[in-house]
Amino acid sequence: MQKDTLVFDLINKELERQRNGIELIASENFTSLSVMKAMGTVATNKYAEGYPGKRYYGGCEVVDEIENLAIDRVKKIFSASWANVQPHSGAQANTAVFLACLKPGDKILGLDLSMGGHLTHGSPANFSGKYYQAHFYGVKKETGLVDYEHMEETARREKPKMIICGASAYSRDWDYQRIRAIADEVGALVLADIAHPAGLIATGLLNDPFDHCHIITSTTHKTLRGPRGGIILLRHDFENPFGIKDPKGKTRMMSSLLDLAVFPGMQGGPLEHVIAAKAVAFGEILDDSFKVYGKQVIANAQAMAKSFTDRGYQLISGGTDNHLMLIDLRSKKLRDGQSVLTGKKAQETLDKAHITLNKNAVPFDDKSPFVTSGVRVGVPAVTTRGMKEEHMETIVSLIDKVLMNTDDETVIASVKNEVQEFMQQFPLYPELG
Ligand code: DSN
Repeated sequence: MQKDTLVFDLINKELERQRNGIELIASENFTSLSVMKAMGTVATNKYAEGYPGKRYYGGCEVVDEIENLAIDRVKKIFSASWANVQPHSGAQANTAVFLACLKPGDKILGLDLSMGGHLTHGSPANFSGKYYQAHFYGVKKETGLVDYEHMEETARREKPKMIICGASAYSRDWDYQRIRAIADEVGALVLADIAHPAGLIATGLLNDPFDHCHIITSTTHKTLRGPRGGIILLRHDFENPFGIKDPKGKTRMMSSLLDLAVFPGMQGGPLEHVIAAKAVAFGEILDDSFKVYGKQVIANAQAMAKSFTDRGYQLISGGTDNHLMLIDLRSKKLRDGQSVLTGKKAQETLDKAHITLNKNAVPFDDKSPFVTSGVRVGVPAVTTRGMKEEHMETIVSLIDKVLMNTDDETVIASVKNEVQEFMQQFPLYPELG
């Protein structure tokens, strides 16, 4: 059979796009070549429904070893007692937790999507808001910080079965101890979705949720820098406090309920090639060099936040503790001194200059989620490319030049050239030619 040039030409085009652009999408990163190699292997051919040692197919002895390696490594990273590495994504990991712990119609309490939360934390557009009764807490208008009083009031009033902490667009650390105290008062479980800051938690650079939150979920491809996928972790296994029975009517430990919820609850065969790549990424995280990376991510985010602030951009909460920042563009007037930018316009114009980020609602936004008043900016990917604090100022100056000239194609084209030249200093996958 001939090589499918159509697809491989497109993949090469995507490689060039990634090489030449400045990648600031907070949820993206560049995996190592080893992670990608593990993914593109014969492990993709194997069906392995079930778990290591308890599969529904023959010939699983090797993938059992691969999956056990991934489990052992991720447990070591987070000092966890149990891990499930099969969720295909963070959304699937969260779905499994809902399936294991709640009954349809149960109340949940999560951070509002419009305040930085995630679709799977109760949005009406998502299963979590359709099948469960979702209530929300937000951030304080004056500070941009999570409104724990609001969380507490809502929890006391609604008595949710589960409180969800974690966000997609929140630049500050979380008070997990306080959340657990609120949950204990009302008899709720706490799910911490650490998809965004997981790599910084793994290296001890942010608060550790594991002793306070009952269940932890994450993606593996953001700050953890692995393949796209999800994980579920427990440090302390515990009995399901709501007495939910498994399909055979048996009460089980939480680890067992979660395993059953992933498979056969809502997924079929695990993606063993992705699990192999997760194992490789987890091995990389256990190396001391990953801590250096994590520290650089935070240093870069803080340098970038300062550069934006110095240029008159308003950051929600005034800065960042982690890998990202959320910018409210409404305070930044265009050259006519009156017009303001929308997130949509900013994203689309920056795309033309090969600077990639995403429009994002800011708290108390007056625009629709398709337009938005803000952009979310993250540094995990540029940090992987080898950038340091001084490069953040260059990036911000390039962004500013584009945003102040959204109607000037000549300026945008010249920034695009500058971006391409700038990125030559930070080679990506030179081995791929
Ligand atoms: N919410 C997406 C993000 O943070 O980009 C991931 O689900």
